[in-house]
This record gives sequence, C-alpha cells and structure tokens, in this order.
Amino acid sequence: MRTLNLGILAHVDAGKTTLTERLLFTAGAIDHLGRVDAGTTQTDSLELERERGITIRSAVATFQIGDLAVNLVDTPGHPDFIAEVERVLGVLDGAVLVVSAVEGVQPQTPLLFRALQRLRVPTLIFVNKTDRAGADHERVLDSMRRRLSPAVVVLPATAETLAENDESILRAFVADDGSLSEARLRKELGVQTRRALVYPVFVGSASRGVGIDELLAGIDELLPSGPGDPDAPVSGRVFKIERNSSGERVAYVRLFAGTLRPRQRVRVGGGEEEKPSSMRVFAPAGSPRRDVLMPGEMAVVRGLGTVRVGDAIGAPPVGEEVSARFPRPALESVVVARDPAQQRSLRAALNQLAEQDPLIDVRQDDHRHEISVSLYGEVQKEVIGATLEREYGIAVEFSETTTVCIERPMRVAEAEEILYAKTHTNITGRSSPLSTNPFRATLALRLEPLPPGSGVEFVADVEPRLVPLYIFHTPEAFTTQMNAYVREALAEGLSGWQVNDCRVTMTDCGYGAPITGASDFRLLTQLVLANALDRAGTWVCEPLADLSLEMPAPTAQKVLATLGRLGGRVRGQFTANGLTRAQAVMPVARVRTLQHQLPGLSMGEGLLESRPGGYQPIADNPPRRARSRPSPLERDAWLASLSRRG
Ligand SMILES: Nc1nc2c(ncn2[C@@H]2O[C@H](COP(=O)(O)OP(=O)(O)OP(=O)(O)O)[C@@H](O)[C@H]2O)c(=O)[nH]1
Ligand SMILES: [Mg+2]
Repeated sequence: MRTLNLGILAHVDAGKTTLTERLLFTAGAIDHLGRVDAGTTQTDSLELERERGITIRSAVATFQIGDLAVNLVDTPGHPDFIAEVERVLGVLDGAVLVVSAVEGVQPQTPLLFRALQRLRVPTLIFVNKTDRAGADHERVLDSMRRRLSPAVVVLPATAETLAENDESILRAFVADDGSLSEARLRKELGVQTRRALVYPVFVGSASRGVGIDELLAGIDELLPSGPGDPDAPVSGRVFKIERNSSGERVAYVRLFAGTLRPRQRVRVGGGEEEKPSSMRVFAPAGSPRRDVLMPGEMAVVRGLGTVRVGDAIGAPPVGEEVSARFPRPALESVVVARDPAQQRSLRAALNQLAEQDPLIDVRQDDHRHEISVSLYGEVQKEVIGATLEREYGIAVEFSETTTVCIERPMRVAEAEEILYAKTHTNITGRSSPLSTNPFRATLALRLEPLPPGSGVEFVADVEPRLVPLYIFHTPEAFTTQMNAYVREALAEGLSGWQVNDCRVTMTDCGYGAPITGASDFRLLTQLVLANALDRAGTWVCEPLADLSLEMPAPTAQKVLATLGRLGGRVRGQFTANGLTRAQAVMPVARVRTLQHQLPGLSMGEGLLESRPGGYQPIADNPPRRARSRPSPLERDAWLASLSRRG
C-alpha cells in the first residue's frame, strides 16, 4: 500500500478539524461524524480542545482511498500554537490549505502558504464554508491569486497556467491542435502539483459534505506517495511527543528511509543510541496491527527515554536545510505555584511540557530562582495554566508578562582556544598560553551577523582529519552535535537574550585521543562563542507587531494618534463605507495598552489583529535579562557553576 502524509493547515476556525472529520467519514474510516462544536471529533481529542472548540496540538488520523493510506495531520490554526505547525511541516508529503469562502484570505493564510512554498510541499487548496451566508468563492479566488500565488488553478485545469511551466503544453496550447485532452491536462496537473508549481483549488463545505469526493480524488491523484528505500540507514523525524496515561513519553515518528523495528538500536537526536520498546504504525482502520515501520510511514514509538520533539531518528533526513522559521515567541512570563511547596514540582512539570514544546524555553534565573516561560500569547498561557492544574495538580499564577528581546551581533568576530597551547600553533600561526584553555580540545569559531529574520546558521569548515571520530563516529554526527552546542551557547548573549540572525563557522578544531570528550567541545563552544560575542558586540532588539486595525471612520484620528504615542507607525490606511482600515507596526510590549484603550477610542467598534512583525534595535538603555547561569566571560564564576552542576 502507498502512504501519503497529509497536513491540514489554515487560519484559526477555517474548518480544518471539521474537514478532517469529514474526510475520515466519507472515506469510511469512522461510522459517526463528530462535530467540533459538540466536542466529538477524532482529532480534537484533548479535554481542553473539546471545551474550547479549538485545536491546540497536532493530531494524526488515518484513512484509505483505494490502495493509498493517508495519514492526516490536523494542525492548530491559532497563532499562539504556530510552533505545532512548524514541527509538522517537515514530515509532510503534501498539504491541504483551507480557506473560508466567507472570511477569505486571513492573516495566518499567507504565512502558512509561504512556509509550504519554501519547503516545496505539494499543496491543494480547499475553499470551505460555501454553505454559509456571505460565501463568495470567486472573490476568494481572486484574492488568493493576488495574495498567495498566481499559480492557483481552478478545476478542471485549462492549459494557461500549466503552459507556464511546461514547453510542450505551451506549444500544444499555441498550436491549438486538439492534442490537449482533458486526460493529458489532468496528468500534467498532477506532475506540476507534485513539483509544487501549481496549487489546485477545490470548493465545498466540510460540515455539509459538499465537494469532498472531488477533494478525495485530488488527494489520491495529484499528491506524491513514493516509498523511500527500506534498506537504507534508518532516517526519521519526531514531530510530536505526548505522555500516555501512565506518564510514559511516546514519540510520533515519520520515517523517510530504512526500516525500524522494536528493540532495534537507533541513534536519537544525534546523541545516544536507544531501543524502541514497542511501536504502532499508523494504518487505516481494519488493517492488521503492525510494529515494523517502513519508509514513508508514521508510527507512535514507545521506549525512547531521552527523545524530544524535533529529534532525528537515526541519520538526519536529507534535504532538510530549509526550515519553516516562523517567528519565535515574543512574550515571557514568570510562573509561580500558588502553593510554594509545589515550586519544585512546577519546574519538573514545565520541563515535561518543554519536551513537547521546547519553544516555551523554561528558564530559572541564577539569582531570584524565578521560573519563566516564553509564550506566543494569552491563549497559550491559559492552556499551560490549565494543563498544569489538571494534569499535574499544580495551580499556578503568571505574573509580569514581558517581551522577549533578541540580540544580534554588530560585526564579524573570531575567537579560539587551543589544546596544549604551549606546543600547538594552529594554521593562523597564533597560539595562546596553556592556562587560558580549561578544556581538552581546540576550537576556533567565527561569528557573523546575518540579515534580520535569517535565524542561526552553523557551518563546519574543518578538514575531515580533525574530526574526533572516536567520540562522534561520523563527520555528520560531529557537525550535528556542534550545531546543537552552538545553539545552546547562543541561548544567552551579552545582555542575557538569545542571540539570533547570525552565522557561526567552525574554522578549526582539534583533540587529543583518548582524553578529549564530547563535553570538552560543548563547554569550549560556550567559552569561545562568549569571547566572539564580546568582540562583536550585540544590538538588543525588541519584538514588533504588525497590526491590522478597523474602526469607524470618525474615530480613526483619535485611534491612530494614540497608536503614534505608543510608538506605532501607520503604514497605510483607507476608508470605505464609513470604516477606516489601517496597517501599522508597533512594539509588541505596547499592543496590550492599545487593545485596552481601543473600545473607548472607537465607540466600542474597533477591531485589532496583531501578528509578529520582526525586531528593531533598542538604542537607549536596552533591557537586560537575568541569566540562568554566569557568563563564560566571568570565567571563575562560570567554571564554579559548572562544577556545581556537574
Ligand atoms: N457553515 C459551516 N461551518 C463550518 C464549516 N466547516 C467548519 N465550520 C464551523 O467553523 C467552526 C470552526 O471549525 P473547526 O473545524 O474547528 O476549524 P479549525 O480550522 O479546525 O479551527 P482551529 O483548529 O481552532 O484553528 C466550527 O464552528 C465549525 O462547525 C462549513 O463547511 N460550513
Ligand atoms: Mg481544528
């Protein structure tokens, strides 16, 4: 049987979960059609999801079309849970982007679409809710062509769009010789969809079951489902972690190559080898239970003790250099257990939640020992609070929500530490005295600023003979591990914020077998990068929000003046039918103030939508964040803290 891993993505409330349920029902995988509003769907299975009627975690359900097994991954649309979508994107063979026929293209729609495009995920579009009053799928098509891509194709496909990507179709189209049969066009549509050149559009209603057979046929015919190589080395990715009822950690794995069996040794996250104790392969209802995972399939894997979400299983999958790169959380809040006696268990519980969602970035500062988490917004905060209370029995309060800044290096800088410095000089001819290097390895790193939004890149530019294979086994594993050490070291920059938008290049390394260990490289990375950062200097940058505002025209002046006083800038505005719409950008830190004042300023009718809008340097008095451990620049305190923590 072929397998297709299909993500369902959309702005919040567009109907992803309803569509998932409908596809499962129509394909015969379930007998009863559940409803989001009744809390009875397959994929909104968490208590909190059912109560709130929104999806919080991604979920997998399987159905079958002919000889094709489809693993549907229903994702959350609320921007507070965008990280969930990011984790799923890398394991998909295809996607359905849902757009409401009433609301049309919404703020999250282009963001998700661009990510799918960047990763070249073949994508179908489903225009949903055509049964609702105000539905206008022609208008929606129009705005999709403008705001998503001109390569949006209405079915049945004609040759115009397809001819843009294929010479022979173009020639046949121009010659108009009758050789462009419907079958040929449909076939070509499949070819171009699988190459992510065009995006076929389906139209219907998930709740009424309209347009579903056509969509199912499209999923079967137009999306890719090629199996990988079962004899290659194992290579997979963990896209979700959850705890089962007995508290055990289970991993959702998509396999790209190789074959994975229970009790087979496999490297997890580039670190230790582990053995899955048991596995359950996702398969359509009624198929026999299988525990051997083949390439292209997904499984729930138990018994990987150290696994975290995002980990590679075996070798890292190839062709994954492009990441989805959605913005990181911009808010941070201190969490306190109401009962002080529970403060310790709170830390443990949050660490468990971080296995599923590392971006919450649980931190404890070195002085006040306060625990804080990073957040996208209020809904995520409420969900974390409710989860702690229900699943862990810890009632908490959040205090002091602040914004999370980042640091960007100001200029290029290099630093190095040399093993056996007295006798060893590196290629640049420089050497340093023995006493400066407390670790047993050589490491030289170059740090360069990258354009805003680039994220962190790591490059290993060293000769293969310098790689300590007796520790890391393969050059690739060394690179993967050094990459992880670099990211760990960049977690706290000169002012305590995460360092971003930079490239770190390893230009030299060395070891002395057998005394050098992995931890020498890990700690040296922290030391060398701290020195490089110190030489480079950093800009502290605060997060910005892109705002869409809507208000009665007579109130616009007052609203926009207040926005200006709060440090916002209007980028464009227009007035029609008595309503003024404006696009603006302002520091995330002040959005709440504006939100509070908006009803009073706009006769209760103002609407404000906010989404991440990048970062800007703070010129005066940039805020510092309390560190979770001393900086390597304060060498004695840092070394002492290392021995304290082992
Ligand atoms: N009229 C109508 N309502 C629909 C349709 N599809 C979904 N809805 C309703 O739209 C609301 C949101 O549906 P969901 O399926 O939860 O949307 P979602 O995209 O999964 O939402 P999140 O996961 O929270 O982002 C629910 O009230 C649904 O009943 C449709 O085709 N027609
Ligand atoms: Mg949903």
